[in-house]
Amino acid sequence: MKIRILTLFITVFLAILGLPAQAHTVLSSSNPADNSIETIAPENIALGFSTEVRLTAFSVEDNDGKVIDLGAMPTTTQQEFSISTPSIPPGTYIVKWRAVGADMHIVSGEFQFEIAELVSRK
Ligand SMILES: [Cu+2]
Repeated sequence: MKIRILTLFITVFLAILGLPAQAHTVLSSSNPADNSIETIAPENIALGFSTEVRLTAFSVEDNDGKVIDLGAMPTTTQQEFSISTPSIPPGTYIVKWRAVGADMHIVSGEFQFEIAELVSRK
């Protein structure tokens, strides 16, 4: 009898351990996409997350590490963000972001895109 109860406890314990942990929030999409080559400078940068998040940091840097001036950051909890960007010249840009996910874990990442210099025809 004691062994049965012990077995039951162990079974329940293992079942609890086996429950899938709530997945961390991930960046599920961005526009421009990572490593994309744009022919026109984007007017805004869009981020789509797998859950609602609070964006706590967002920056865009050019190839020389110069930070591009952006407008005010959204302060509300959202799943999708669109941050307007000023007119930026051709080049490579790195977007860095940090957010607090639905499970209160801090997640962060970066991606880059390029604005191609269009070669004029002769
Ligand atoms: Cu998490």
